[in-house]
Amino acid sequence: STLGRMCAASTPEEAMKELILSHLVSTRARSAATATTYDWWIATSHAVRDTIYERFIATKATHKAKNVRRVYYLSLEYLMGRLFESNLLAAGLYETARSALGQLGVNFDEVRETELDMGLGNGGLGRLAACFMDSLSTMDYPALGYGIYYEFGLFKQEFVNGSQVEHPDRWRIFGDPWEVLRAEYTQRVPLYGRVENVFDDRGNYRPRWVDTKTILGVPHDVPVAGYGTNTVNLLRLWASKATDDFDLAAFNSGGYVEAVRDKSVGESISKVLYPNDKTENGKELRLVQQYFFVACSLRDIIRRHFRKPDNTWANFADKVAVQLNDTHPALAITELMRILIDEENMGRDATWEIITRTFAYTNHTLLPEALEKWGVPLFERVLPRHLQIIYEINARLMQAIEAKWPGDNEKKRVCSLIEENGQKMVRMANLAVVGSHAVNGVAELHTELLKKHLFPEFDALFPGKFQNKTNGITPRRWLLQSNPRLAALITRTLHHHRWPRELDELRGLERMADDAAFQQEFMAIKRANKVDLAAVVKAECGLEVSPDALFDVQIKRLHEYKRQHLNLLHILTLYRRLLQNPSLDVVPRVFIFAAKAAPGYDLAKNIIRAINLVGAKINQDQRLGGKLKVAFLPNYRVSLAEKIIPAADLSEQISTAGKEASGTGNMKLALNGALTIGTLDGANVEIKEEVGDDNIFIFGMTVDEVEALRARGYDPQAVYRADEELKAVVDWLGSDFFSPGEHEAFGATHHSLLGGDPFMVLADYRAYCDCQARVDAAYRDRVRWARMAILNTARVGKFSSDRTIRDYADQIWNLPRVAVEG
Ligand code: DL6
Repeated sequence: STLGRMCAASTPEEAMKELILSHLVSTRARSAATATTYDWWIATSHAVRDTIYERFIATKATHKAKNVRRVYYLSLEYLMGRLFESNLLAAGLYETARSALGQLGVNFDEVRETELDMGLGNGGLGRLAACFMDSLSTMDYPALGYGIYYEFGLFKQEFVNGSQVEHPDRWRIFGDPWEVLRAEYTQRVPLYGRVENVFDDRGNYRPRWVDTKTILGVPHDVPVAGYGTNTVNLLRLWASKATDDFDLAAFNSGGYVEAVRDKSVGESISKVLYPNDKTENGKELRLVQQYFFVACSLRDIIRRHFRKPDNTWANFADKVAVQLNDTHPALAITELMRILIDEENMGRDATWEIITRTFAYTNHTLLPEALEKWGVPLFERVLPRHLQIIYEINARLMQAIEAKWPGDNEKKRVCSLIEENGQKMVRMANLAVVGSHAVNGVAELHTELLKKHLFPEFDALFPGKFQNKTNGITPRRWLLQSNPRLAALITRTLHHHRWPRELDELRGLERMADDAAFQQEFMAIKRANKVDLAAVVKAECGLEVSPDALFDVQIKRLHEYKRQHLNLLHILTLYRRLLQNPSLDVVPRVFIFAAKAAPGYDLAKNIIRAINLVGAKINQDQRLGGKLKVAFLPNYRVSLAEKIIPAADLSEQISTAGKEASGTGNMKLALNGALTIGTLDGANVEIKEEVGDDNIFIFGMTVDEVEALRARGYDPQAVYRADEELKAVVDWLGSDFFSPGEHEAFGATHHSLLGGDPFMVLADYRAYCDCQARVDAAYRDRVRWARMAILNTARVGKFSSDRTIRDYADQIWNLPRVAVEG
């Protein structure tokens, strides 16, 4: 390796120093004397990149020589976070670089903090894609992730008078040291236009998509290095560019500036990530973005396949597995069909066979508002030929339904790819189900509900197509990297360092759960992490918090179904109890929130404001003697999560049962020894199974109880009237107490609770408060708490994304691992 060659001279640190200094000159035109932290970050990134690129070249050569089968992961979102530290760890150069920088008089932590997050995703779905890329490389699976090279990632969040304000996220403003531009693989993508009905000389219908506008897709590759292995796979991200042959007329008539200005329309496609977590608002640019993405990715997949002279369409599905991360890339099904029929002149049956062997689809939510639908007129304008193809697929589907349920029009109505109530809409989820050979949910409960409620007809029509793949998280980022103190204790205790690649090894800690010395070390680490987080809270919120208080953490997107407002009602309850009885013996708590709300989601923004203003009042109320503190950390992102999670005592996973598909923050927090307070929802159910009933705090209605209450008729006002304390805190929230001079500041939240309470916050309130009292009791017993926390860390090995990826590879992709020699 580059480093190896330089090593001939001296120690690895010396070689690393030389390499960094030489990159300082070659990439930044700087000497050590004038370099800024940012220059050191770039130069060190380039130094580690050398090793990673060499591994990538070896990976590519191996995969090519073996003509391997590959999985192509199609996702509109990748929430990668920072890459500096994770790449150093993967390359095995972490300590070397740290001490090399130290010897150069550079503070490693400052360099690390310089990097802006690569925040090309909204939340769980995007972060899952990032964890999967890590596991695919670490486990030596040949894989390529496709995405969009957004110029602006998820917005930056600031609070002004407690309200969320959004700012553009210019994440590449200092450059992107990891990326390689591959202009030679630029793709041309048609859009709009019309379909010409042409018949060939044998009378066969040969539609032609004509008068299209062309956009270019330029790939930018980001290497994803496996940990403790040589495999480096790629994340290939598409940036849109206008074609040069745009608007020649304007050009020729002297309108050069106008013509160049018009180019910006083409470039806008990859400009910005849509900030909606669970809603699609039918915007044309979003549909264009989705099609641009799948058209570029599929063309690239096909180009790569046919690079090998032996490969043909006949073995395409043997070599190519495509996973659709939600329905966002589901247009790939119609695009491949268009290519095979219109460009390759393949027959319908052969086409359908290739498609259904190639694609598989992951569903990430049951919320109706998150199910993507496109108005037929819009769809037809942007993708006229694809609409015809959708009708064709639908006709085939209707035949299958007729064969199974003759004469049953209701079955046809619910399964149709076209929704016919009111405005006609294309249903992307139905397209994804029909065009895939496997459809998976992301936790056992979610998969059951998917089969029972969302797709019962499809489950009957395609037996065995629906499967479960419980989500996971990468232990490299979420323990090894973010919690180095705990990672070191684990390695020392287990006497090996296999656990980051074999997380089930953590079971070896179980025997230490009652060991007093181990408990002390474990809790001392938690305390040290809390001291670190307290400094972040001080810097970000100007708030002093005690590391001896219970750190009660709810970090995730702000959404009604996640019920941050239930947490708020509990805070108000404790506050009120303390005001009424100042000597009340409660466990001191710091409530820590971090969450972004979709910019157009007013109720979510109102909940943020309510938490901020209630928190402000509590934080400055001297009567509480510091027993309660509320910190809402702004701008939640991967790098902030890495600071909060190691310091959490309590993990709030309090969604209405049946609404959270899986959750992955719940796994990260449990792995770091936080105890869960949660409903029986998503992966909480499986976390409970793993850690044991005694080591988790479960409360509230089950899915069946939620359904039964809904069926009976839920009356939040009756619950409110029947519980004096609940009534008092809800009224308090509705008053001007927390927003002096401003009437009904939290009216939206208050009205939501009393005027329907769609997520049954009030119905679960009492059970939640009672459960929080059990948390208090457990926290007072330091030995018991330590035991519970240790058992959480020890027993959540199942939630490694390595296990998830192995399950996908074995049960959906039929994908062998391929070792890459060093
Ligand atoms: O599967 C990853 C993640 C789950 O853990 C969350 O429970 C789920 O809410 C999230 N789903 C989405 C849905 N977006 N869309 N469509 O982000 O997926």
